[in-house]
Amino acid sequence: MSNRRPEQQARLTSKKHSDVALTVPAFLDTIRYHARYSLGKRWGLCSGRELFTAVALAVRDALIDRMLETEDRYQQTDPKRVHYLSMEYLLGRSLKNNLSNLRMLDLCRDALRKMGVDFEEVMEGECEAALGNGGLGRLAACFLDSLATMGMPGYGYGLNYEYGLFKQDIDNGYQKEKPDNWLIHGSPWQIERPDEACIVPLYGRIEHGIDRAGQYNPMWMDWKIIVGVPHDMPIVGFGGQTVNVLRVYSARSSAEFDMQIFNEGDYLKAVEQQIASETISKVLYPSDLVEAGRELRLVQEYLLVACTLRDIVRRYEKSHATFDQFASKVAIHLNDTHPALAVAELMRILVDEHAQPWEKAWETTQATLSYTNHTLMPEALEKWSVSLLEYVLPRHLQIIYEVNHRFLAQVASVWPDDHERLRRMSLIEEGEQKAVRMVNLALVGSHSTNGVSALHTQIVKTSLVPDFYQLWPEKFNTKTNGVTPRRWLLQANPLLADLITSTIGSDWITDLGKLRALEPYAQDPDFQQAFMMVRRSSKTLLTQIIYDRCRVAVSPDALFDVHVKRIHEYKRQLLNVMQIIHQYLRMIQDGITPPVPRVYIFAGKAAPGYWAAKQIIKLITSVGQVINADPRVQGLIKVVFLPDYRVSLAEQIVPATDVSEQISMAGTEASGTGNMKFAMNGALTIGTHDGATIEIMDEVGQENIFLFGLQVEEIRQMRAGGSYHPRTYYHRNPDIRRLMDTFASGLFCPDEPSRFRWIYESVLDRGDPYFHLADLESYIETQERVAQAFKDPVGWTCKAILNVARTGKFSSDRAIAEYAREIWNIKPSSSPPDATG
Ligand code: 26V
Repeated sequence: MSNRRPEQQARLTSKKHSDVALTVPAFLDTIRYHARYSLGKRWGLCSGRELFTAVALAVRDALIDRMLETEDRYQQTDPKRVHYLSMEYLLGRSLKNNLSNLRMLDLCRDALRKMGVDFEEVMEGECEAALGNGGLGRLAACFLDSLATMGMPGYGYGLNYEYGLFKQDIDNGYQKEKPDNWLIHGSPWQIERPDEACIVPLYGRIEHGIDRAGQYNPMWMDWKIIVGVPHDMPIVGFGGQTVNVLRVYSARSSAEFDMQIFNEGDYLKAVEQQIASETISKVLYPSDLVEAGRELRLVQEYLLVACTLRDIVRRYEKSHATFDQFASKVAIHLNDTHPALAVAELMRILVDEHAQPWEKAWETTQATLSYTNHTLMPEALEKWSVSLLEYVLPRHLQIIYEVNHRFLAQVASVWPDDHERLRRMSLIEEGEQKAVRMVNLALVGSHSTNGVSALHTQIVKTSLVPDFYQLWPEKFNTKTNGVTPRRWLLQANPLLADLITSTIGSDWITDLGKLRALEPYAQDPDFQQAFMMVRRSSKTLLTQIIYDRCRVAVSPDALFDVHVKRIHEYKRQLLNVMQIIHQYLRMIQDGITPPVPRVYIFAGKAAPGYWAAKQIIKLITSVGQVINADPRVQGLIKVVFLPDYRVSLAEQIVPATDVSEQISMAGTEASGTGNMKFAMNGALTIGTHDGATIEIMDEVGQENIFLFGLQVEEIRQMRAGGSYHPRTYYHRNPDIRRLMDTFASGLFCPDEPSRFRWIYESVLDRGDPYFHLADLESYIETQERVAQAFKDPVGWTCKAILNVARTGKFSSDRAIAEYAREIWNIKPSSSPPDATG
């Protein structure tokens, strides 16, 4: 549908590539046109949100032209394409990102200035797409940016949740969740495609038939139907040459199916049915802890898989008569096990719908699929009870049993009579509640399994699935995560980006390794000066945000020590709090002043049902209240908790961070990606030997990072030998004793002195499963070294510059290049853009 005047259309499409041909007056015309004809408003009467929408629609025009060009290019050349399946995409806002990648930022700024409209205000008018919980969903978003920037033929597939991740209020220090109805006014970035809706059968029963050739021919009967309606979101790469698509599905009821019930006269039942169907894509699950047996979640996962595979097969069949080339034209990637039903679904399509022999279908399935593991936490490893699967997806359960039968026969042929091993490797966990192990299913059904950092992959091989590693060592590989430098440096930190570009040119934007050219400037006084000024203005901006949201005044000259991420025991926000309490007690009881003033900045959401995580938020806010109000430590230490951590807040925090806290217990954080964003923006890391933080040290050099604490192997041995006794640390070290006692004394919660007693007990009496006390002494010492280092601004700035210069490895472009070459076997379909101009 085009509601543009023809001459304007010509003007917009005449220039093929970005570095847009558009002039300020033409862009202004388009914005006004949309205000009038898409929104039906006079320009002068538009609300803030309408201003945003009009601008977004004008940008969308430019995106659509390029999206159609990109699809034409793919159709003409028929390259192998990757299909990235993810239950989560934590996109954040898109307007500034799209303008920036289209190289239209300045143009838009000028246009809005001419209209007398504040650019930043328009950007803030956008609701964020928070269709993800944290690391896994944000990684998917960074990967989409890199795929498009590198001209890779790739599609994202996901669900169009009506409610994204809940919004967080802090009420009396406690987290309160509020719904995030982000689609309430629609999204200008989504193009609905009702014509391509998918029909998805669910429930029902299997009828065991025999076909004419005497072959077993099961029939899936009496199913119910839901419909998945695709919504396409254009994903523009830097430079604008490639615009790929993220296709997200909304669940709708089937008009035909509902009509049957209406016709039978049961009006209420029909309406109920309709509501139930539309509930399926209502809400993102807000936790990474598996909620056993949640039927709605299983149906969500299947909706994604079923719709995506139909879409892929439909597109493939347009230009191929047989499935012989399927695996050489189609790569399907599973972002964690959440879409692992794709193994059974692809088999079902090939065997049941296209009459392929099992063996051939299996070969195609394995060759097509690949899988990334993102967590080792047992509570986050998916298992679906056999009874639920049988009820919701009877045919898929049958297929999974058949896969398992054949797989175990293979295992038995390699290790005869090893029953223990068969039990461990089986796709089915036996026991009171039989369940399908989704990690095993994803692994068996794919040709590649990767971890997200070197250490994580090592642990996957040696502890998570060692039997599988022994059987198929060649399937395992590592792909260290990365983040997009477009969002996380160019857009989030424009001052630093400008300084870098004016010093070494702009190639770094698409080739982050080029940042190495900054190394010679690390000691250069002029560059250092400029670097410090950039950081100071980012910090000043953050002080304003802190004041607005927390009513705490902080100085930009203090050390900004930042711990932002989901609240999880394994991430050990509690270790940070212990250290803060120690510092505070030293000041007020021992009269020792710290070398530098510090602001401890926390942010992060707790899963609504995760009691301990919510208590930790209350602890942080309580400790903050006491410390911030204590005149004895004025100007020396402040503790703030910024509510509602989300992508846009991260964009403001990252450039203003001096010290980045990455202090998970060794062996628990698969990779981390925040760690990369901070280092890339010149924060120094204080961290453990965990995830990708180790690789950050390898890159930036030991002298430019502060690592501390036990390593994975040491923790493993202490666990195995039962030699970790938190009480020993408590008795041996008076500082530790003193700070631990505050949890029992009620110092930080005078109105309810026993509120944090559980921490005292969990650490001292219940074994401290996350080894806080084992790492606390070295953490305190290391924080002391951090403070000493910060006292020397020149030395500190040199380290910070070297962090920026040496973190090129952590671009998601590098990660995607590795996936493309080593897992997907796909190639760019256009030459990479150049960053000049
Ligand atoms: C599990 C589940 C279970 C069912 C309910 C919904 C749900 C949602 C998420 C998850 C798994 C989350 C795993 C995850 O986010 N892992 C993080 O992945 C990042 C990207 O690879 C990595 O940097 C982080 O270290 C890792 O914790």
